[in-house]
Amino acid sequence: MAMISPSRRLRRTPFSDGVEAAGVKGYTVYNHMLLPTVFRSVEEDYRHLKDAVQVWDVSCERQVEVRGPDAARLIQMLTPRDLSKMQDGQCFYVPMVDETGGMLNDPVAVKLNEDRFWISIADSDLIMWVKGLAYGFRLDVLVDEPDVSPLAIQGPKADDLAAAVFGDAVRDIRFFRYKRLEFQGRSLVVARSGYSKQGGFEIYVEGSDIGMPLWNALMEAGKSMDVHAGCPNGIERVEGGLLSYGNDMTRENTPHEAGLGRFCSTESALGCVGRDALLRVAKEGPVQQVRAIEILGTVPPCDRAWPLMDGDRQVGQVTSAANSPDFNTGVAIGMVRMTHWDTGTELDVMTPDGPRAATVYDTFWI
Ligand code: THG
Repeated sequence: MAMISPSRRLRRTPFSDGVEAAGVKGYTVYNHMLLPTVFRSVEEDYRHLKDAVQVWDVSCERQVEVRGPDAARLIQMLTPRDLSKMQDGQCFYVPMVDETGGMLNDPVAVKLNEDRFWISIADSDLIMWVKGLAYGFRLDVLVDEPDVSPLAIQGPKADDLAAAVFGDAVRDIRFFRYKRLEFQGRSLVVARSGYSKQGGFEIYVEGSDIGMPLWNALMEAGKSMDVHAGCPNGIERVEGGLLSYGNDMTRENTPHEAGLGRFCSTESALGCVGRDALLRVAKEGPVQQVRAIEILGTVPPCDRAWPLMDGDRQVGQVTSAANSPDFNTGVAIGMVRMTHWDTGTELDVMTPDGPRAATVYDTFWI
């Protein structure tokens, strides 16, 4: 593919200087911001992510801050997950839906306190919907995008690297919890979370000015751990079944179709604007759903949906695919119709390089 032309619309991040110095070889655009996709090669990055530790510039996971007396009420309007028992210090993975139950985003919600939340968004302009609801319902909240840029530490040595910079307190942070820890006299939210199955942390870097100092401190402290700049890995995330909004699900899908029913408690999510619509569809159950798909032979880059066929009948589509070195097969995420979603169902997938044999599974490679 040709180069991507830089401009002010395509936002740099507080870590872009470090990312470039580390030799980034490819970017995608996510929330109108640069997101690295490859440093050495996707395969080398994959091996290193699973064996060592990486620092990821995931600034593109922008925050929608909701602040004020109606903050909790507004956040609950956005999601069918019941947030009434969410505590300060917790992060929740939350499907967010419109009034039809269609997925608008699948962010991580961070509760700073009862009247202040961050919504750490996937790739859609969620802030406009949030602002629209706040205005339309005359809520007593401010909705904006703060100067907060997540930096992830991911991989088996993530605890050691994070501890070297933030102290041993990081080791006690539980999954999807955060602590406020100091860096250069600033208090930062450090959560045990991240877009890989290798474990690690996300630092919500508040203030662009400390972006490069923190990046450099991590690279320095991690020398003995073979730390490298990295990024969400297209192979590892498909193996792990981590969904990508805009790829694996869109506004056309409900959370149940996306396989996110386990993050919904629609009955008790009073105030969710999609509640009635979702209660209706949940009664019937979805007629298509996300599945793991094994594909025989090598697969090309997946930049469009590939039809899943039973003979000459289309019964679904592959939405993300990669060649897995560890499992020595094509791994994929697909949306499959109910008639064909049982484990072991054999189908054909129409890749741009020709048809491939595919098998449906109900668990990912993890
Ligand atoms: N971290 C933060 N913000 C984000 C992402 C992130 N915003 C964009 C994008 N990623 C949002 N999507 C996801 C998708 C999956 C997960 C988190 C955000 C995730 N899922 C775990 C899983 O499926 O195994 C488990 C979640 C749980 O059990 O609660 O981590 O990565 N800050």
